[in-house]
Parts: sequence; C-alpha cells; structure tokens
Amino acid sequence: MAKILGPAIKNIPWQEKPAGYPYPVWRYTENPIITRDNLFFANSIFNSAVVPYGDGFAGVFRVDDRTRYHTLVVGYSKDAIHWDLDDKVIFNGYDPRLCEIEGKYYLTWVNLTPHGTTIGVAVTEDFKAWTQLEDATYPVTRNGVLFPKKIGGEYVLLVRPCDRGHTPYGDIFIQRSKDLNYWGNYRFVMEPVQNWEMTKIGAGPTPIETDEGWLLFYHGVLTSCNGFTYSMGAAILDKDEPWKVLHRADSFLLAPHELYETVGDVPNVVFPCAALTDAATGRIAIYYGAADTTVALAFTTVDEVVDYIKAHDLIK
Ligand code: BMA
Repeated sequence: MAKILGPAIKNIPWQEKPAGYPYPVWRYTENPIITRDNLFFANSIFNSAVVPYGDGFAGVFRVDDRTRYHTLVVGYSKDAIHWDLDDKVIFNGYDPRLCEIEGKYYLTWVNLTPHGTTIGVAVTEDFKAWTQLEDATYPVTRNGVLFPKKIGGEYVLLVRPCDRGHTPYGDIFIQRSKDLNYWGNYRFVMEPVQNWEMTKIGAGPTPIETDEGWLLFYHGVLTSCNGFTYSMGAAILDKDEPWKVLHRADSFLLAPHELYETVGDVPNVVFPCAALTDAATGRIAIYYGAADTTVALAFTTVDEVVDYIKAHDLIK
C-alpha cells in the first residue's frame, strides 16, 4: 500500500471509480468544472492551479482574454469544484503551477518576455499581495514546476527548455537554488520514450510526496497528421535525488477522449497543472485543462496509480 506523505485534506473533490472501469484515472462526471463562460472577459479558461487555503481552496487560473492575450487571475472555492474567479489580472502569461512551501504559496508560470518564454516566480501569503521574484530561467523554457519542499536544503524546479517555435526540444530537467534567485546544479530527468509522448514532455502538477518517492504526473505530446495530441503520464522520482526516475508508466493514464477534451480551441488536449491530495485516504484529484478551453477534474488514488506505474514500468 503506497502512502501520501502530507496533510489529510478531507474536503477534496471525490467520486468513486465507476464499477468495472479498467483504468487507474477516471473523470468527474460533471466535467468540465470551469467553462469559458465563468468570466466575462474570457475567451477560454483552462490550464490552472489550485491549493488548499484556509478552510477551502484558492487557485490561479489561466484566462485567455478576448484579445487572445494570456492572463492569470485568482479564484476561491469552498469545495474545489465551484470557483469564484476575480476579474483582476495578477500576471500576464500562462500555465500556472502553485505550491505551498513553509507556509508561503509559490506561483510558477510561463512568463512572456520580448525574448521568449521564461519561468516566472511569485510568492504570496494571502493570494492578494504578490511579490514577483527574478525569473528562474532564461528563454526559452516552459513547464516550470517547484517541488513542495526543499530537498537537500535547496528549492528544486522541474523545467522544460525548448525553442522559440512549438518545441521540437522536449526533455525535462531539474535546476536547484538555495534562495530562489541563483539557480544551478542542473540535472537531466527524462525524455520522451513512447509514441504517445514522442514530440515532447513537460511536468504537470506539483510533485506529490509518497513513501515510494515523488509521484509526478506529466504531459506528453504526440504529433499526428492532424497536429498535436496532449495526454497525461506518470512517473516516480527518487525522494532525495529527484532527477533519478525510479518507475515510469509506459502508457498514458489519461488521453483526450470525451467531447470537451477532443473539441475546443485546441482539440485533443489533456493538460494537468494541479492535484489535491488527502493523505488519510490516499485520494488524488487532478485538475487539467481540456482542449485549451475549460478546466476538468479526474480522480485516482495513490495505490491505484503507483500499482499501475509499477505494473507498466518502462524502467527495468
Ligand atoms: C502548450 C502550452 C499549453 C497548451 C498546449 C496545447 O505548448 O501552450 O498551454 O495547452 O500547448 O495548445
């Protein structure tokens, strides 16, 4: 039995796995939970990040506005399913990730600079006042995801360097910092291996600490004659040296299938950016952008997913 190491958070969203469903990750039946109609200035609301906050939840949401510019706004929820989104833009950019480290909330996102995308970093204690730090990378990078605690005394960031186009270069690396200002100690983590992820991969939600290592959900991209297909995979990284991949599922765990995933501004996209976990039950609720248009929710448990990864392990 694998265990989540972390707090018990009783009120995370949950539905039991449908009887007879053969796969380890199942969708919320009321998907999508946030649509483009949730904010008046939105063209679309999708790849977004949420964390437990107070007696409920807070999040940072990707809103592409009606000029099709990329913006981030804050939202709050009691049940992590129904969200009130602010109409104030906190940063420009896209694909936010959030994590709590030592009582502060850290936001990383794809920051837009004249020279290409970098990983922006900002910190808040109340989701109202934000302090923006130096960008963590030089251009061109995307998918910057912080670990939720220091490892060996250092902040650790997963990152995916890429080019100015739509990323022929697509491997995940780690970089580390003692102060979130100067970064180094770079390590290669993993590259695309299987067909479903062959074009590029990028870290998804904040890694989940388990007694088996760090559970990492990530996205992988297939190029077909119809364009890109984004699916979700999973791996387990070493607890102390997270650039070491201990286990990695050979197949995707969630791929575009439902209409809201296959039809939208960018069809065939499942793009996970956040997960809520309950250590008491092992439940995991995964938030993902669907077709670059809406936010959807899927469920698994730490047992289901760790068992699946080990039973379909690419690492021999
Ligand atoms: C990626 C990012 C994501 C997006 C995906 C599919 O490069 O821009 O935000 O969901 O492409 O369009």
